[in-house]
Amino acid sequence: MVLKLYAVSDGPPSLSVRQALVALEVPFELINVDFGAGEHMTSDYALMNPQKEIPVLDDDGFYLSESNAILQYICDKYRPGSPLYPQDPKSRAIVNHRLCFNLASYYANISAYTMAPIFFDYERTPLGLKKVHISLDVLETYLTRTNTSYAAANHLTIADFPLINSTMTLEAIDFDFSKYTKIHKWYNDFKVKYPDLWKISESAMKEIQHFAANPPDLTHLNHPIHPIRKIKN
Ligand SMILES: N[C@@H](CCC(=O)N[C@@H](CS)C(=O)NCC(=O)O)C(=O)O
Repeated sequence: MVLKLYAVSDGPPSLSVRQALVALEVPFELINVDFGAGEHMTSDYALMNPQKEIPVLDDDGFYLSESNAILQYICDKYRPGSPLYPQDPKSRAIVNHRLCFNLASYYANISAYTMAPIFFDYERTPLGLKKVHISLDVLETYLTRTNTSYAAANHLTIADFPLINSTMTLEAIDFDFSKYTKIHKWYNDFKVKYPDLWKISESAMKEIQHFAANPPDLTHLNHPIHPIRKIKN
């Protein structure tokens, strides 16, 4: 049975998994989850992912969430030996490290500043801005120390996708990160070297820009965590 990916069209974790599947040439069926309609908040969805988050991979009834785990699983199961997820322990450790860094720090800090205020009733604060710069500074330091052209090696790995998509959300809000010269170059090189993969990010970026200009009405969502913005009529 073909893999099914439950994904949201503008969500960085979903984009990263799509990019890996395309890069690895693993066939899959893309099932769009309508975040705005709360399709991920139903009890049926919770059978696949009790965290009620998107994406979820369905491999013939084996349900896997957490985009990093999905990225690693796809490589291990369908393309073992691919340079996208190196076998050598140290090379793999750096990939795993960058995936963890993105999840725990880079994306956490960046999305709180870029995405959360677009969709929910959050403000962009000086502290939030400081956290973005701290994360950018750390990634810049990693790129400088490894002196690699990609996030975890001198070639593309699965670590690039989540870091690229986090950075894309900065571009979506016109955040100038050009002073982080290594990040700037790596990000722009990715666009040029992998135009088909970048297209996946770019189309999401356009959606995010659209929502930034036209805040979505999510008043019907009854979200358990996020404060819903009151829409002025
Ligand atoms: N750590 C998860 C995060 C996934 C995540 O947060 N996805 C967002 C969409 S981009 C989501 O489902 N949010 C649920 C919500 O806010 O209700 C992963 O990497 O897969």
